[in-house]
Amino acid sequence: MQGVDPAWLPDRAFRPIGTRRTLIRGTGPLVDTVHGEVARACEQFGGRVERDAAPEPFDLVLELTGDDSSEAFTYEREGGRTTVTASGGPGLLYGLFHVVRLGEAAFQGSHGRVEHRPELALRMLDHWDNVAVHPVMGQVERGYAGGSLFWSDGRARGDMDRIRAYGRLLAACGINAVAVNNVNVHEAEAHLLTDRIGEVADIARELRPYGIRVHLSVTFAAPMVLGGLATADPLDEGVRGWWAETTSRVYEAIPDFGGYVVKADSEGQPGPFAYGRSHADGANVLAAALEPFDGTVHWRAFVYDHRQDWRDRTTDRARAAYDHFVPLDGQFAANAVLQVKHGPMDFQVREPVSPLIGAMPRTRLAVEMQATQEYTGQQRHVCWLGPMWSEVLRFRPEEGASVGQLARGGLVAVSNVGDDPFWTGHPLAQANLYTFGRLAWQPDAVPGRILDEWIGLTFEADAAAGVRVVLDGSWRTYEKYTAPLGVGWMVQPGHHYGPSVDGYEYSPWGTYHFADRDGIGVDRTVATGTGYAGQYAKPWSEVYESPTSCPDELLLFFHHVLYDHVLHSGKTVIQHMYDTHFEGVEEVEAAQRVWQGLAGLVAPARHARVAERYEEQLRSAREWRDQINSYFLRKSGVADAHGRRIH
Ligand code: GCW
Repeated sequence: MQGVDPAWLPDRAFRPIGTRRTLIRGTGPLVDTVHGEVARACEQFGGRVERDAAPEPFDLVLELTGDDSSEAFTYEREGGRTTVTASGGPGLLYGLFHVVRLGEAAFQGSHGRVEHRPELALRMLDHWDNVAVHPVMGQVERGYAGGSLFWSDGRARGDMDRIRAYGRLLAACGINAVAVNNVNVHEAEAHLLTDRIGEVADIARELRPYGIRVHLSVTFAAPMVLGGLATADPLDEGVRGWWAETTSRVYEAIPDFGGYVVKADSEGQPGPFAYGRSHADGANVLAAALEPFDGTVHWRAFVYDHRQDWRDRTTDRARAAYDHFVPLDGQFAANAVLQVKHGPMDFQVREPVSPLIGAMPRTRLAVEMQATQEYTGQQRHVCWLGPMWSEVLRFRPEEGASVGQLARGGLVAVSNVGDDPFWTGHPLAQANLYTFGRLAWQPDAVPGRILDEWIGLTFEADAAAGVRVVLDGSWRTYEKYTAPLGVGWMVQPGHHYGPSVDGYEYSPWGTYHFADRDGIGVDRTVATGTGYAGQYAKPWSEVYESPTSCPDELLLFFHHVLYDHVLHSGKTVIQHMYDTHFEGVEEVEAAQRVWQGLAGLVAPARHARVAERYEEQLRSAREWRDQINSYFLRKSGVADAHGRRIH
């Protein structure tokens, strides 16, 4: 697309295919997409593509062998020919992108037949996009990449080429579902469900050729807001009928509609509590409406008291999702998926895995990540989240299944994309989107390999080593110069960018660090604290309960300790804070130098955009370092062992 960054699908990635002879067998809309991709590459690079019967020889055969919707494909190279077969159109498309990723290697040597299939059936992006500009949150809530791809100032943006190009990128990293509006459903957005469903259908039409289904965030109060009913009580017959009728009209407009996403009784959104009903009652009324059409309701577990009194030390926000939902295990309909944030709080740079995951064996769970970097530098800082997500997905809540295996309802990320020419504001934040898609396909994949894959597609070979260096450790670097040892927050209230140690300390949001002159951290033990550690199964409940066994990086999430408490690393807590904050800034300085050295090896506009963001990252990292270090020096009175300058 003109004027838009090609991201991980630059033309040159299609050269190996475009210079060869390809045969495509089969019919259907996704086969047409595959054909279109290959034909375009051949036009550019001089190769040839045929459909169905055509005289040999071919270098590449892409063959649809069935007529289903399977996403699996087989890949094989033998006798100088590469063959991809799939029984469903989506599988063939994923097979094509597999060949694109392999590049020249797809046409060399031989390779026995291997079957590829996604481990998770639903690999989804949630857009927190508002249709109308919200007075506080703007067009995209927590969006750091310009306006919405879908909506602009109250209307559908209508840039269908851009939406199509987005679908193409998403398919190339394995994503197959997109929710097109914010989970906070305001007045204008509510109408997408009924009188404005045509606008959603327009988006669905553009994404369908890439195997992507569209979902919609809806308000639980829709029967009242849109239907004029006196209640939204999920057990009311009229309400049930309204949802059923409304949903059948949605499917008339969008026959492959994916389903609803609901944020209920959360941060002011309406929900079943108003009627004394449970969240299972609430989810099930929507599930029943969707069931005849194979649709799914994604019901978010982000339910907590956002009007807590900071003086109240007995309420612990970290406990909330577990306390609300575990008693409901077994009560959710089969097509209701409980969507759980991966940590118990809210997408901090370091959190334990939510204890809800693994604690509801009779409920389908989806795990929600945040690609948009709300608390991880807002796409002004480089922060590649692959290692963090991978740690979460490999975590085993108890003996047996990992989080990646327990996420039977899919993996969801809040999108980091907007109408920015680089898609994600910070060009290197594209790596997060790509990595998310690939991890959703294979949750136990090695993140470093995914990073290499992304770099290989996106950059010229001589830039690869440098790009890898600046991304690889960037999450840990970010962690070093922000809130320490898992305690979280310490951000400016509201927009959440930049440091403010006490920004949320006396607020109603349940996000405290409890620092005083002697120590810091939240006592979440069973013995003396909020009891949160007891929500885990063994061995984790025991590991987290004691500061002796609790991993250093989560110490202040689980324990209130003295500043001179000695970590496993051998350092005191306070010295760890000083050291990591100095180191974090030094690491940003070093990364910036590496990036400067890539001038001439990276496309100039992309290089310049990243260089500009590094200036801000460095400024901000120094601000973090100095505020945190000064604050804790003043609180504790403990000097830095190395005598460095603290203000
Ligand atoms: O932490 C909060 C974010 C909100 C977001 C909410 C959620 C969409 O700051 O902006 O609202 O999480 O996940 O629902």
